[in-house]
Amino acid sequence: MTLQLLSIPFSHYCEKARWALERAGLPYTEKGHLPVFHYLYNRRAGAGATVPALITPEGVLKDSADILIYANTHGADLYPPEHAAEIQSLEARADRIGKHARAWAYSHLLTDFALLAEVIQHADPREQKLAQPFFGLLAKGLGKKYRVRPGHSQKHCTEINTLWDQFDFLLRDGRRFLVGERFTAADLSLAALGGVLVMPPEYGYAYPPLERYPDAMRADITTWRERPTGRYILKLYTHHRHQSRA
Ligand SMILES: N[C@@H](CCC(=O)N[C@@H](CS)C(=O)NCC(=O)O)C(=O)O
Repeated sequence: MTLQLLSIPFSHYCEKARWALERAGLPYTEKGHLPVFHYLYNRRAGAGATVPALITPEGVLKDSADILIYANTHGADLYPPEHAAEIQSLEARADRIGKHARAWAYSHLLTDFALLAEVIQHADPREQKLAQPFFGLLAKGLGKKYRVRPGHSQKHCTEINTLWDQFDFLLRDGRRFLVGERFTAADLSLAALGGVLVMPPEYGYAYPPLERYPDAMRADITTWRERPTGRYILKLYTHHRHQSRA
């Protein structure tokens, strides 16, 4: 049985899962759906309300953290036991970046439906067509769910900057990896969840090019790219994103 990854293809939590599966060399098919549509497919599969979810011969995994553990037991080598606790704590910190990164992105996208349509352009075409007349409703729902005020990104920028400061601090000694001497789930999680803030060319979903974003978004991305954490994420993408250990 081939593994099936249920996703919202432009979700950075799904990027985290894709990266781990590819690193383990596990073949999988991705079934991507737009937000709201994904509920139906998740429900059918016995998954929870969120993506990624992974359908495996052993059961359904409902969280990206579980998918990383699964990939780890299938060869991804992400949790060297001597550092497991530290890795998991950094993974949780990266997760907080993920939440604010999503809110930051939506605070811009929910005011610009043309850009939103471009961001989702590689998702299921039928769902795109069905969703477009309801963008207003979708924007309201997503705004409420993720506590986003369209047009107001400052709060999320501040939170992201605080977390960026913490990773900058860790990286100040020029270390090659966040923990120990090799690539771990801490690196993967920071890169995948912070990746949307620096838009690496190797990202696993084709977002619109940087020129397409409004000035305010481009300015934030440029600032984050130039900081140690941003440079580190770009480097991880260059050297580790499409590498399989199989
Ligand atoms: N803790 C979860 C969070 C994943 C998550 O927040 N996924 C979002 C996409 S970025 C989602 O499924 N949102 C749809 C919803 O909650 O209805 C994980 O890491 O798997």
